[in-house]
Amino acid sequence: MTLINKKEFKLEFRNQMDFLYKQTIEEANSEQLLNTLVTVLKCKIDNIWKESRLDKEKEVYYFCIEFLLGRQLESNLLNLGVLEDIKLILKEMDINLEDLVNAEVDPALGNGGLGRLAACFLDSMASLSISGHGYGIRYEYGLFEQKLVNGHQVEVPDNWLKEESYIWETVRPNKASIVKFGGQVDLVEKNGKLKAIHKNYIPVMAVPYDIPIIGYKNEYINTLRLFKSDVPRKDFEPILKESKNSYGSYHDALQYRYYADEISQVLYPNDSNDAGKILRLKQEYFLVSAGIQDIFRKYKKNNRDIGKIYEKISIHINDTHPSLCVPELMRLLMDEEELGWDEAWEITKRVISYTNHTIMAEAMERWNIQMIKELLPRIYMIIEEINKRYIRKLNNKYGNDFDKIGTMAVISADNVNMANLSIIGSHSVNGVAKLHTEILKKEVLKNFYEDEPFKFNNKTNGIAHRRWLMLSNPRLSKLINELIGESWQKDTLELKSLEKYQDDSRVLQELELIKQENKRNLSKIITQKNEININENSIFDVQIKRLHAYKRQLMNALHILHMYHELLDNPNLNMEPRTFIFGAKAAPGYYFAKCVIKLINELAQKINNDVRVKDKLRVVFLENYGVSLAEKIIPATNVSEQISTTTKEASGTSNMKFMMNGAITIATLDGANIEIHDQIGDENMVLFGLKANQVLEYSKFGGYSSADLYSNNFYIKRVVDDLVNGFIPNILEEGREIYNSLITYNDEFFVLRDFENYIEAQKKINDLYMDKNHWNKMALINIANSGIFSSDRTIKEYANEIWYKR
Ligand code: KOT
Repeated sequence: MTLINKKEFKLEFRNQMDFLYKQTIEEANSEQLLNTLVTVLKCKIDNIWKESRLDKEKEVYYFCIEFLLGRQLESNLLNLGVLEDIKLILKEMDINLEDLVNAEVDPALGNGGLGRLAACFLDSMASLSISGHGYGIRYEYGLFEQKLVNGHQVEVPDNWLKEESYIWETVRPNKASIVKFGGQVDLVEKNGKLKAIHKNYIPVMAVPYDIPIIGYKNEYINTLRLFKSDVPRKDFEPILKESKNSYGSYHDALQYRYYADEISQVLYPNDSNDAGKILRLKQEYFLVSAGIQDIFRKYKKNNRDIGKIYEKISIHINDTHPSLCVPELMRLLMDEEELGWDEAWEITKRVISYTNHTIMAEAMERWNIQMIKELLPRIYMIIEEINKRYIRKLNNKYGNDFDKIGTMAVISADNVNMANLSIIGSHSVNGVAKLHTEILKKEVLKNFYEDEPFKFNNKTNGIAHRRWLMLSNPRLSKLINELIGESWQKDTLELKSLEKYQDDSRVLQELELIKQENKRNLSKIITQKNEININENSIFDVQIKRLHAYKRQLMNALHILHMYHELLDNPNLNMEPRTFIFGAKAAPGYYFAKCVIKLINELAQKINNDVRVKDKLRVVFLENYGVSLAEKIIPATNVSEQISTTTKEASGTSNMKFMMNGAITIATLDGANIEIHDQIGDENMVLFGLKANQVLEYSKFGGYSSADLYSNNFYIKRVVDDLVNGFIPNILEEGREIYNSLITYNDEFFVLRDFENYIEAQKKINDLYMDKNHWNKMALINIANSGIFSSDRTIKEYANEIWYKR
C-alpha cells in the first residue's frame, strides 16, 4: 500500500496541525500531535473504509455488550504496514511516536475476558478479509478506575471522553434510529391479519459512532459501530406519532432527557455476574434494536428480498446480553416486513448464532417477566409466543416430563431465561474451550443437547497475536523473524518451526536476554507506580485477571504466606528469589473479592518491609489493571498463574498470551489450559489440582470437609490461622470473612483441597527455574506451539462452521 509518501505526509501533518490548533508542531503537546496524526490517517483510510460489502459478501454482525479495544494507534499503524515508516518520519520532525502512543486513552469499554475476546475477534475478522462488524454501546463512562487506598480498592469514575470525542470515532447522525420503550401494544385486525400497534412509548434515539477496524496489511477495514443514546431529533417527528403524547412532550423535558441519556451512560462493572437491573435491560434492548434496525436499513437499500436475509446476514450474539436479538428480529420480520410467524422463525434461527461464556449460575441472565412486560411490551408478547410454541413441541416429544420441560422453558418461575431463549432461537450454540463445551453438553445444557445435538459445537478462544506478540513484545518478534522468517505473522502455525532451535544454546540465551530486558522495563514501571525496588533476576510470577473467588487469587496469596513462613523458619532455604505480581479489579459490590485485594496488599506490606526475606520474596499489587498494563506485564512474565477451580473458568485467554510470550504455566486442567497441555505436554507446563470429574462429583454429592483438612494439616492450619490471629496487620474484618468462606462455609472453590498439591507444583517451578537452560527450552517450546491460539484460527472456525454454513 502506498499510503505514506514522506514529503506529502509531512505537509499534510503541518497543515492539519494548523487547521486544528492554529499552531506549529513545536508548540504542540502530545495530545495535539496525536490528534493531528490520527486525523491525517483517517483521511488516508477513508476510501477503503466502506459501510457495507453486502453487494458481494455475506456479512457478520457481532453483537456484544462490551468491547475492550485497547489503544489503537500502534495497532492501526502496524496493520496499515506503516509503523516503521511513520516512526522514522516523525523522528525527522522531532516527534517521538512513543509519546503519542502513551497519550492515547485506553477505552475501558469492557470488564475482562468477554470484551477483550470481542476485540481480538474484530482484529482477526478484518485481518482475514471477512466482512464482520461489531455492534456495541458507546458508554460515556467505561469500567471504573481502581485506586488503592490503604490497601483497599476505591472506584473512581472513568471519564474517558472528558466531554470530547474519541479520536478514532466518526459520528453518523444520519444513520440514527429510534428505539421504543414502555407504552402499550394493541393487536388490531388489518386485511384479515393481526397487526401490532405500539403506542405511548418513550422514543430514544440511537446514534452510531463508527470506529475503523483495520486488517493486517490487506487493505480491508471493517467497522465497530457503537451506539450512544439521545433524545430524538426533530426530523424523527413523523415516526414518533405514536409515542408518548407525541414528540417532545414526554411529561417533563428534563426527565425525558435523563431517561435517554442514562441508557448509554455507564458500563456495568460485573464480570461473570448478572446485574439484574432495569437499566441493564434497557441497555441490552437499546443495543439489539439499534443494531438490527441498522442491518435492515442497509439490507433493504437495494430492494433485497427480506425472506432471503439469511443468505447475506449472520448475527452473532456474544453471551446472552444481546439475546433480545431473537424476539427483536422476529418483531421486525413480522410487524415491519409482514412475514408470518413460521417463516420469521425459520429465518431468525438461520441468522442467529450464540456463544456461551460461563457456566456460573450467578452469571445466567434471567429477567423478571413483569419488568420485560412493562419495558418492552411487544417483545414480551413475542417471547411468550416463542415459549408457548416451544412447550407445545416439548410436550409432544417428552409427554409430561415436567422437570425436563421446566428447565428448558423460556419462561419459568416468573422469569425469562435468556440462555434458553438464545439456544432455541439460533442454529448454533458454542462453548469457548473443549472442557467448557463438554460441560455445557453433558451437564448445564444437557437437555438441549439431547434434543438438538447438531446445534452444539466448540470454538476454543484465541488471541490477536498482532497485539499480544508483535506489538507488545517487539524484541521477541524480531528474534522470531530472524530465526524463521516473517511468514508466521500471517500464519501463526509456522511458529512451530522454532522447535528446531530447542537445543541451540545461542538461541536460548537470546530468548533469556529478551525476557530479561522486558523484566527490566516492567521493573521500572513497578518502581514508578509502587515505589518499590524489584530484583530483576527474581522469577516474575504473575496473576492478572478479574478478582473472583473461582479464579483463586486467594490460593496464590496463601501460598505466598506459606513461602514466607518457610523462609522465616529456614533463612538458608534453597529457593530462587520470586516476585509475585497481581493485577485485578473487583466488582464494586463484591465484598469477598475486595477482602482478597486487601489481604494481598497487607501481605505485600508485611513481606516487602521484612528485611529477613528482602532478597528472596516480594509481592506487588499493580493498581488499575487493564489492557495497556497487560501489554507491559505479559512479555516480562516467567510464571503464568492459571489456577481456577477446575470446571469454572470457561476458557481464559491470558493463559494463551503468556504462553505466546514464553512464560511457563502453572495450572489446573481447566478451560483452555487443557488445550495448552494438549500442545506441549506435561514436560512444558506444571499441572496440579482436582480434575473436572472430581470437582463435579464433590459438587453433586459432597464428600469434602475443609474443616477436617484444616485440623489435620499443619501447613494449611498455619496459613488459615494467620488470617485471624493478627500475624498480618489491618485485616481484622477481611481476614475473618475469608476465614469463614474457607472453614465455616466449607471452601466452595476447593482452595484448601488443592493447596498441598499447589505447594508441590510451586516447588517444581522453583526447581525447573534453577536449570536456566532447561527453562529457556521450555519457554521456546511454549512459543513454538502457541500458534493454534491465534484468534485467526478461531475466527476461521466460526466463519466455516457457523456463519457461512448453510
Ligand atoms: C458474564 C456476564 C457479564 C459479563 C461478563 C461475563 C463473562 C465473562 N462470561 N464469561 N466471561 C469470560 O469470557 C472469556 C472469553 O470467552 C473466557 O475466557 C473466560 O473464561 C470467561 O470467564
